[in-house]
Amino acid sequence: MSDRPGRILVTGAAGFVGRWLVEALDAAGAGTFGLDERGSAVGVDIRNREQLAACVQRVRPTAIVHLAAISANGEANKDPFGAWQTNLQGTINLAEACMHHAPGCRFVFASSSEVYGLAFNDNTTAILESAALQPVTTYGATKAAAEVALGQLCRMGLDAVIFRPFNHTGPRQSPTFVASSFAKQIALIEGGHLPPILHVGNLNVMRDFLDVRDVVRAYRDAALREYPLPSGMIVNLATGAPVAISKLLEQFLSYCKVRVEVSEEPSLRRPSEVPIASGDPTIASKIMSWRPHIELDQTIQDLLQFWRGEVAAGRAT
Ligand code: A2R
Repeated sequence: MSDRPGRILVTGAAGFVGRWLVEALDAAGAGTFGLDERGSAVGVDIRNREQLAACVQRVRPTAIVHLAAISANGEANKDPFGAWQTNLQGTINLAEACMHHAPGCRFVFASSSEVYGLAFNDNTTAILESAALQPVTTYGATKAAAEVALGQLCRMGLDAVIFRPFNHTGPRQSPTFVASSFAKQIALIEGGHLPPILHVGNLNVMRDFLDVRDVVRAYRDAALREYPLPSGMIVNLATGAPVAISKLLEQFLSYCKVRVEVSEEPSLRRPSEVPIASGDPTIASKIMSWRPHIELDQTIQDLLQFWRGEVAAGRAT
C-alpha cells in the first residue's frame, strides 16, 4: 500500500493549469497520473469511452481532477461541435468511468465563470453560485451543460465538486489571453524585437483576476480531501474585486523598461455583452478556507519575468 496522500488522475495535465496542478500535487507528495490526448504518460482522448474506462480501471484513482477541455473561446467558437464533444460528452464519459471503475473516487471539475454569461448584468455585486446560468459563448454553454450532467450523476452516486474559476493567469499562459498578451508584447518590445507599440483590445470591461497558483491550490485541496465537501457542491473561485482591463494595462506599463505607445486595435476589440464579471468567493472561504494569496501585482511581475525569459531564450516571437 502506498502511503502517498492519494492517487490523483489529472486530465489536461499538459495544459496551462494542468502543469501547475501537477506541480502542486507532486509537492504535496500525491501520486499523480497525467492524462492528455497526445504524448503524455497516459495518452487518452476523453471522447473515447472505452479507452477512458480502461485508463480509470488501470489507475484506480482516489480523485480525478478534470481539466481537459477545448478551453479557449476562439477555438470553441471555431469548432462548436468539437467543443461539445470534448467538454460535455468527454466529461460524461469520465464521470461514468469514475462511478463504474473507481468507486468512492472524488471528481473535481474545472467549470468556468463563463457559465454565468448575461447573469452578470443582472447583478450589481459579485455573483453568487445560485445565479441562473445564461452563458453567452459556446465554451460557457458546454461547461454549463457539463455541470447539469454532473449534478444529475451526483444523484446517482457520483462524488463531484464543481469549481467556477474566474479569469486566471500566470507564467506559461498562452498569449491569446489578455494578461499574457500584454506581458509578451512588453518583453518583446524591451528586447528590441517589436516596435514600441502595444496592441490592445477592449480596455473598458472589468474582470475578476486570479493567479493560476491560487486556483490550483483549491483543486489540490479538493482532490486530497483536505475539507469535507458535499457532493454536487458548486464553488466560485474569485476575488470579488473586479479590475478594469485599462487598470491592468497601467500596472503592466508601470513595470515596462521602455516607453511604449498603446494602440487600440479594432480587430482585437471583441464586443463583450458582459461589462463587469466578478464572483463572490464566500462559499470557497467558508468550506475550504480558500482565498487568493497572490496579489495581482505579483502575478503581473511574474508574468513579465516569464516572458522576458522566453524572449531571452529565443522562444518568443
Ligand atoms: O489535446 P492535448 O493533448 O493538447 O491536451 C489538452 C487537453 N485536451 C484533451 N485531453 C484528452 N482528450 C481530449 N479530447 C482533449 N482535448 C483537450 O486539455 C490540454 O492539455 C488540456 C487543456 O489545456 P489548456 O488549453 O492549456 O487549458 P487550461 O487553460 O489549462 O484550462 C484547464 C481547465 C479547462 O477545463 C478550462 O475550461 C478551465 O480549466 O478553466
